[in-house]
Amino acid sequence: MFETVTYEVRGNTAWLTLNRPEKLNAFNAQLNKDVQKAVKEASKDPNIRVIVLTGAGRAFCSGQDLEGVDEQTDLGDVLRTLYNPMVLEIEKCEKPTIAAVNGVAAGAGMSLALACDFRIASEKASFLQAFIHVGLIPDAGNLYFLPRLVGHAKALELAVLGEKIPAEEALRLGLVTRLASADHFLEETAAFAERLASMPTKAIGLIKRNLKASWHENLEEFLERDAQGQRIAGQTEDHREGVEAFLSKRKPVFRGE
Ligand code: LHQ
Repeated sequence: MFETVTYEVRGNTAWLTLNRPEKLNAFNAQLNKDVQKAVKEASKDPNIRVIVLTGAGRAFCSGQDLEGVDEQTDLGDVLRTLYNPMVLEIEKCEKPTIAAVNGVAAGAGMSLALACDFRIASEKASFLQAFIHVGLIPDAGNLYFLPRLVGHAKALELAVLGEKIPAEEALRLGLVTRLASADHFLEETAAFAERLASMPTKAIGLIKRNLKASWHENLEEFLERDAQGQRIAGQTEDHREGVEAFLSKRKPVFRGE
């Protein structure tokens, strides 16, 4: 279906695998476009309740393919036409997104992981703000997401020093949700994805939307947003099911409706 991304549906989860392993899944224009299209496809498929992004081979993604870049390239245009639409597609997705960081996530590959809602990192994974080593600034939303995860000072330090961040340290910093053993990485990620896929999907979408809005609204505006969001959540089948299950002392079965 896509040239550089494999798209698999397992249960209610779409698995999107960046597939340029010989380049450590570095971004060329096709990969940017394929990630965007694949996320769009999964976002609109009513059967899909969770989206996982991962990398083929030993890396998650090594960022921009540096072989395609020369001094003639207008990097601003590359971002506007390829990276920004990809990041915005992930950002506007109302379903939970998981970056399954199987190996190194460098440069814009780290940005891709940061744009997701959750990061499950293999113990073998690492993060690298590689940009500074090639005289660039973190892009593709990197400097937007990073301080929200680790705070301003740490984000500055990571961006400027560009030191390798091993998985354990990433966990300590709050950069990743949890670690998974290298040997059982896919199983552990799948278990996490399945857990999310069995939750009230619409409520998760509203949580995502409201949390984002909290960064730029005042309390009064935000409280109204709470009211509107809860009104919508209160009309879902999953809300009805949750209350009914609680009252009858059984486990709820949420269908994402
Ligand atoms: C690669 C790459 C790569 C090409 C590994 N490109 N071949 C920039 C410009 C334009 C617009 C938008 O935004 C951006 C943002 C960016 O992403 S800038 C940052 C770009 N990324 C980097 O600078 C990271 C470069 N790569 C590395 O630092 C290392 O390869 C890492 C730390 C990722 C992995 O190190 P190792 O595990 O030691 O692997 P390796 O370095 O031996 O790489 C294996 C192969 O992959 C190697 O090719 P070869 O033919 O020798 O086997 C690398 O040349 C190739 N490769 N990353 N980004």
